[in-house]
Amino acid sequence: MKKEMRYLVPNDYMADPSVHVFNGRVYIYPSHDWESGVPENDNGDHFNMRDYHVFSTDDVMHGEVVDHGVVLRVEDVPWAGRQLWDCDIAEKEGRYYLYFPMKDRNDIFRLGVAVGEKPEGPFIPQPDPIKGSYSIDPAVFKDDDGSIYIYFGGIWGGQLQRYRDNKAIEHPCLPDNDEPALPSRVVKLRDDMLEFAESPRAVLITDVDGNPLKASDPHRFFEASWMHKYNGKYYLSYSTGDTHLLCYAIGDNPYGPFVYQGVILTPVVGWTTHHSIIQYKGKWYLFHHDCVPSGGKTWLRSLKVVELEYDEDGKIQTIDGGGE
Ligand code: FUB
Repeated sequence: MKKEMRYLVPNDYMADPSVHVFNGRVYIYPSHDWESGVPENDNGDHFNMRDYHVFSTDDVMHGEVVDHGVVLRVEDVPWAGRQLWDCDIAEKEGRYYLYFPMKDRNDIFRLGVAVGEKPEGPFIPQPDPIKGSYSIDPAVFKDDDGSIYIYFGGIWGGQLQRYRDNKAIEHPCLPDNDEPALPSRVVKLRDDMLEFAESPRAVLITDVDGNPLKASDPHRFFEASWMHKYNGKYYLSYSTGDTHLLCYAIGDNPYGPFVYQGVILTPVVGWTTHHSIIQYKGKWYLFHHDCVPSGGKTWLRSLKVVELEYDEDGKIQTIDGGGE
């Protein structure tokens, strides 16, 4: 049986959805794609996004999706260079903290934070990027004990290969095929939510025997981390980039290690694949994007949602992305 899918914002190009439930309502924080005319390349220059909108709904598959308008623009950020990529948000004590990656004036991706009083913004950016931050795709996870973590990182255009042990290296370097894949990072946030509380740690994904997934493995991490909890286990999900899958791995705590489990979404139409997973009104949903409405233009992506299902043993049932 074909699963029901829904395009959430059919009149505009939105991608990289980060989705959370605040005050009983679903809030969506996407990247905002547009036709900027920048040619496509492996550096991701064609993803030349310049602002964020926020959307919300109280009925994921069929309800009205409200556009709350522009909540942050490149020119609002004091340290701005270019390219607002995938953002995410966390709530603490009634305030909302929007974490976003953007290139600074030296064309280096850093993570910034902007603060708002409501989930729909507006958000006021801090004057400087988060100290010690680098690369892209922040995904924020609030654990049951109130601790808040950010997962981040992405290779190729996301610049993760430029760092070792949280320090920039002179010569960017991807591992050889039979070496362990480059890991994403996780870090706990400070109580004030504006800085890291510690040094970012590498997120290890292993096979069932405890061996790290190799750089040649089509299921290795590339970008677009997400964390959710199901039956007390920590589900790390991510995009495999150039092999175009969304995969997941399970751990016993937010830092990992995580044991690889399988594919959540097979390739979509388009190069990138990206997602978030939430539970709302008793159902689980996978928010993602594809390029069907733009006729396959990789830089013009459209937001989608589909219901996610688990087997009795906690395995996620694979969904057909409709590509390849
Ligand atoms: O939208 C720009 C980049 O493309 C994101 O940061 C990646 O995750 C990929 O979706």
